[in-house]
Amino acid sequence: MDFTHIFCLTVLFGTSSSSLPNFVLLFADDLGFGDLGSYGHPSSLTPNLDRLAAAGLRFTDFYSTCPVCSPSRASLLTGRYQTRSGIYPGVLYPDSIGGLPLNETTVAEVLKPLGYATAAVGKWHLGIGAKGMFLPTKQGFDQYLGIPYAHDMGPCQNLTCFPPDVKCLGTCDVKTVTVPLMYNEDIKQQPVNFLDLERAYSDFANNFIMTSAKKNQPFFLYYPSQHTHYPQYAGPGAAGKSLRGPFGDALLELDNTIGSLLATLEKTGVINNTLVFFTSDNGPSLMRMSRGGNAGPLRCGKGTTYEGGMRVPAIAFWPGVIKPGVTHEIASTLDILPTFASLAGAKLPQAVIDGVNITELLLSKRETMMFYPVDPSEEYSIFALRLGRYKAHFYTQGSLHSSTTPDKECSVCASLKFHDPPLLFDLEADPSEHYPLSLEDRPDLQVLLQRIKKVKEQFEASMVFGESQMSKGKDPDLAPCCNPQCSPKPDCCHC
Ligand SMILES: *[C@@H]1O[C@H](CO)[C@@H](O)[C@H](O)[C@H]1NC(C)=O
Ligand SMILES: *[C@@H]1O[C@H](CO)[C@@H](O)[C@H](O)[C@H]1NC(C)=O
Ligand SMILES: *[C@@H]1O[C@H](CO)[C@@H](O)[C@H](O)[C@H]1NC(C)=O
Ligand SMILES: CC(=O)N[C@H]1CO[C@H](CO)[C@@H](O)[C@@H]1O
Repeated sequence: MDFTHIFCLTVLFGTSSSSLPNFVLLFADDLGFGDLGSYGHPSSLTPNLDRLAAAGLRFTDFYSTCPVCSPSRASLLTGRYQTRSGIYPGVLYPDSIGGLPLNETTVAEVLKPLGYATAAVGKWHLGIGAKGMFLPTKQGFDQYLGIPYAHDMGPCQNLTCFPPDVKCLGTCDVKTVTVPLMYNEDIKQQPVNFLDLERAYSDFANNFIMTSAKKNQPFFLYYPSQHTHYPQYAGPGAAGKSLRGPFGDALLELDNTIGSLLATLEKTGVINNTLVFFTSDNGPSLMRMSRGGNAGPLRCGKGTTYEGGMRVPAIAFWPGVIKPGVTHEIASTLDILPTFASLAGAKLPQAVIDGVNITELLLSKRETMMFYPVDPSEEYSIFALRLGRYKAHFYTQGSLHSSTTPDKECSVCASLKFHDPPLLFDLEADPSEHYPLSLEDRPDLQVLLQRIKKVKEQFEASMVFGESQMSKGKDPDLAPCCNPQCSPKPDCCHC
């Protein structure tokens, strides 16, 4: 392992409670491996993220745990594969009965006992439930401002892009309530005004940092952005200002917010005591074509367990503590919880944690990554496993989200295939998963395959599937409505 990126341990372990580190966790939506300037995109404008990458640690082999939203968010906040917490299959809807179980411990709940101020702003997507029982304020966050799910989960005609007369491409969910903006557990606006949304998020996040810094209170800000999920929108500060059309505008708007958060961290004097971590929930929604994201050199995108579905950009920035550079080590959203816990000196939850402590990651390392499909089952178990530089696919399947690419294996028409022996790729020589290794030409790979099978068996023996929250079904009365007694729903939910 390359030791040049090790956190400066004297700084970390010399901390007293008054100088607990702050955490800013930025989470983009459907942003692919190839979408940032610092990851090689030629026409994205991401000057602030590029600045973070240049002055921080940029990961080339960082993974989310699922190629769609809700499960990958569950893993990020709990450090556990989504199969344990029951956030499968697929995603949660506005009227879903289930949500992230309250006995799961989130990063916010890990930090709170140490006196942290905690806030979430943006896309929650881990359930609302009866009486808002699954909202962020029930999961360790003092405050929340945002849309509690994806913003295409509402009638498309009201999710106007910029300029407002441009029709959004594709389908949205038309028979649902319009998209609400919530503050804590209350609806502030329905339908939400997309052209003002980013400014509201940015103001809320900046105020939270200023208030916490003024009180000398350590803080954890979680900003899961609506950007760059379909349908793309952007307010006046970014609309029409990128080189890349609606997707580029949405990304630029997110980048502008990140720039303003960095300026606030600087101005309030806490920037040298703050770890800023940026990553994405899953790969690009290729079905949106040029209005979706880009997986760069990686195969397929959202919905698949190929690299493009789950390998995402990631940047860790902490001036004076994290040395600028690039790491090729394997790391994952699973590792955020144990890492933040370790940096703050917080206790780990009493549950199986799949993540590894990044302090440890930078000393030793994560060796494996498991790939569950969107609809995991105990019968099929993991679809793929990465061990060091090699990845073995036991099953492959395309996805609607990755249709429209010339590669037929990405498309929804590529039905479930079982591979025995597994389809084996060397991800360092062939990150695009184009050239399966042949066991006939390489008898030495038998030893590797045996190791992979052993690791798989050990992992499976440790995996207990939680009850599926999605299988609890839906209840139309649970969809957020600013005018709960009105009729007929959902159209009357408009204030
Ligand atoms: C939460 O409760 C469920 C149901 O009782 C249980 O199966 C699960 O293991 C619990 N999860 C944790 C993290 O304790
Ligand atoms: C952060 O540390 C750098 C380098 O030591 C220093 O130049 C800068 O003034 C510090 N910033 C703040 C806001 O304290
Ligand atoms: C995380 O790793 C570091 C370095 O190995 C170690 O000192 C620390 O105790 C670990 N933290 C936890 C919570 O395990
Ligand atoms: C379902 C819904 O709220 N539709 C609204 C979309 O926006 C137009 C005006 O922009 C309203 O007239 C509709 O009622």
